[in-house]
Amino acid sequence: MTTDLDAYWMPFTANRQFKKAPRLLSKASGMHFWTPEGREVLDGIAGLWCVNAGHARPKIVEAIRAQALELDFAPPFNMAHPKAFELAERLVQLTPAGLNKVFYTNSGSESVETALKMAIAYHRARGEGSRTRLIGRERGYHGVNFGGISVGGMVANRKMFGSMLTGVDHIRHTHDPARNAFSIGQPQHGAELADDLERLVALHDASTIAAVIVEPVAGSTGVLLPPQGYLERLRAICDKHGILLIFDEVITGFGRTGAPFAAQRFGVTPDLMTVAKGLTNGCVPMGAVFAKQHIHDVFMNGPEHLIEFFHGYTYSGHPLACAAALGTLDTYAEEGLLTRAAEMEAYFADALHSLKGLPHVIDIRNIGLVGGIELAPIDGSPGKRAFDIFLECWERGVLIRTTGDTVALSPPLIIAKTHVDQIVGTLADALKRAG
Ligand code: PXG
Repeated sequence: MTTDLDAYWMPFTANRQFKKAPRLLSKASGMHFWTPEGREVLDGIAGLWCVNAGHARPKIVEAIRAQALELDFAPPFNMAHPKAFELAERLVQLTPAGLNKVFYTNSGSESVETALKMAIAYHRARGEGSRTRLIGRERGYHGVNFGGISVGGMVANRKMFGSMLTGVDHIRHTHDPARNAFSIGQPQHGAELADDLERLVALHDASTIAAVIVEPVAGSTGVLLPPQGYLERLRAICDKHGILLIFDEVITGFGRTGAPFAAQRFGVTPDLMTVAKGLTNGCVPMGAVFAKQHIHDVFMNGPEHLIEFFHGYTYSGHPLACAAALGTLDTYAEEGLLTRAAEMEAYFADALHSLKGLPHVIDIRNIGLVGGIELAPIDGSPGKRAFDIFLECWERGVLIRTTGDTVALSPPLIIAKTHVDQIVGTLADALKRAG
């Protein structure tokens, strides 16, 4: 390593620790990364829940290359380029029924801000301007911008940043290991936790509440699944009180749970849905918000020459991102990847749950190609046990992710059974050694 590591302030990283022992990736293909020294590392987390079709897929690479030559940039305000429309039409073929309008962003965090603003502006545009309150959920993750951390429920992401948005409240999280530990798929207990929204309605009154935002499966806080019946109940309570339901599908979107979107997997359709990550297979930054027709239509009044929604980004619908997304959708379609997690789910679940009984394993959770293995924390050093396991797996050629003391797995959807065996076998060895 000759390059100086000093200037780069790394995101969500223990900078000082990293710079003492850097972990660099310099090449990737299919299921694997390679380090600059040429060491092969199996990707157990699809980059960061985003490289769903695996790395360096030819159709996507070629689409980006060709687009850069043809049209590098086009202004997105009052102008457009053809692929932005083509992509939107393709996307709404995949979304749950009714979510047929697409607004482009550049990340999951921006998708969340966009959806929250849409919800508040929607109510105002239809004459209910008192509905400004936003409801999130404890242990939710909705990116790192001010709206997202306000509705989010991760203490570390909130406590440094002052009072954030006002007029925000949270429903209880759904994690209940006492009743649900080692559930295979959706846990049985906890549908009634959705009733916590009724508590907030009673406290604030529905006439002040614009929207509720939840991840169908909470990822960043440790793979927390919705209890059976929970999302259905949340949907019903929102309908009863005229509250918009936003699903943050930044990690669950594009096949992760076995259907194109978790909304389809669970049979519950939100009013707004945020995505990013798998939209472009992680190759070019891009996010999007899907909105129901009637939400969009409320904005479409007033003089026709005026802007209807004062929101958007310089890079909304960037040509390279649109090209990458089109190449990604082609790849997903050709290889059946948006439903492949359903085919692999049983094998993946068996492999994960075989870790039950190993040292420190206190819960295992799974759905589609997402897994969470929760470890008992070391007394006085929360997160350290899982981080040590992460380092051990890295040394043994498998990239996993940890959040707190939970190991999270979210491999590319092209994964073969032998890769599942390698990931889980490596984890098992690491757990035994840690014991
Ligand atoms: N919503 C959800 C549900 C997410 O998981 C975001 C929004 C923000 O996306 P951007 O593109 O702004 O990062 C995310 C991001 C992890 C991990 O280790 C997960 C995310 C980001 C970083 C780490 O679980 N998800």
